Amino acid sequence: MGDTSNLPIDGARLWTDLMDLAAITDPDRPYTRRSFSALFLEGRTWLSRRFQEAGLDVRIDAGGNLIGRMEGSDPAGRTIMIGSHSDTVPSGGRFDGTAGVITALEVVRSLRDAGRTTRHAIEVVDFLAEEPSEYGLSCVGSRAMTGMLPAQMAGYQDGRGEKLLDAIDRVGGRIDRIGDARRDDIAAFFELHIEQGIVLETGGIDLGLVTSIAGIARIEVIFEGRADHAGTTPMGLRSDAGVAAAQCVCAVSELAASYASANRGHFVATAGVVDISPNAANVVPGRARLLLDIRSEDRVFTHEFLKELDARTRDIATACRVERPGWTVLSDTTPSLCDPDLLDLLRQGADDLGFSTLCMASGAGHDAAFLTHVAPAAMVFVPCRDGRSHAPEEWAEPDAIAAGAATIYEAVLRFDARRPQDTQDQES
Ligand code: HGY
Ligand code: MN
Ligand code: MN
Repeated sequence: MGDTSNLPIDGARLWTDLMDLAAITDPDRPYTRRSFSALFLEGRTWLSRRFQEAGLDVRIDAGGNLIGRMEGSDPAGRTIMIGSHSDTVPSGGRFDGTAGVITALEVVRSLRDAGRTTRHAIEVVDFLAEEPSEYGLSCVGSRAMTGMLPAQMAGYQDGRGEKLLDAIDRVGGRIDRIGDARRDDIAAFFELHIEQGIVLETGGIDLGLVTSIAGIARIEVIFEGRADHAGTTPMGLRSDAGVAAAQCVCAVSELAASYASANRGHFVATAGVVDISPNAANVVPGRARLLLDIRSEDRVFTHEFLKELDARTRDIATACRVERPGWTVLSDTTPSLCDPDLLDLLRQGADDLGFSTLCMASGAGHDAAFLTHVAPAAMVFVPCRDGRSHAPEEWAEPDAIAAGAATIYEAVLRFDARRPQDTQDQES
């Protein structure tokens, strides 16, 4: 790790904020702050206060994103946006998402402390519901900001029957004015995130420069058999939805292993949710619901996998004497490319600060993937211990996060210092 003793940002202040936000968690399932929950809103209240203390104008946009804004010196100037998400997976970590939101805040505070005014306005953003929410959809706020939240998705419901559109209103968004969330003034977007993988740590590299972000398809599969008495129903007369679900989980894993070894880039697939009902020891499961997560750098490859798995699950249903009434594509995002010019500014900043960098693809999804549709976007990865994430063991070193924050600080100043006509050309 390069020398972090003399950075343009305050690493101790950044770290304290990170740990303070992490303390806002479901105490029984550290670290959990699920989107739309009371704890999430408690975290948002804490963030809003920190944004205000930094002198930012704070608002919630129509898509439910929390935004802190520092005006630039050029009224006609566009916006440099920096951010990530503050929601977590269940029993997740302290850094996934939050490291990017607090880093964004620290960059703005440090600019202020240094008396630097920028030509561009700068916005710090906590995007709503980046993690797959109880409504079955992820990246809710960044979809809204980029015009990619259609009414059909906004109509998704959670297990209690609340619609996503009502939940967006509940956290301060305005579904009736969702179009207002769309942005066409973003000149550049930066996001810091923990790598959630092992490449940087094993390579002894300080920072990752993300070149592309995997496309993600999420599928809901429903099997319907017949609930029966577990003690009296002969094996040959059962329609056991639980067996069908189990065979589906194995089919996903086996098929994905073959696709992953086909030399067509990064490919993974996971059956992360398996609900069977009535979920009682002495009842043959009558119904099963699975949520599948499929990722690759090549959308055609993903669709080939989905076609093959669709056929496999039909065969499984027949063999288990159950129906398969549900095969729903909940979301299907294209792989995204980050902006080479912004990556170069990040590389220059890291070089000047004495940090090593490595260009790499991201198997994890991020809000930046959506921002690439409306603005040049780039991500910085920081190493995380043993590559662990989406688990309480998730850990990143204070110095690593400070190095990433300082690198974004330098890249922002470089981008802002360009002559307006350059960036105008850039931004046209
Ligand atoms: O699932 C993901 O890749 C991200 O952590 N939400
Ligand atoms: Mn995550
Ligand atoms: Mn994340």
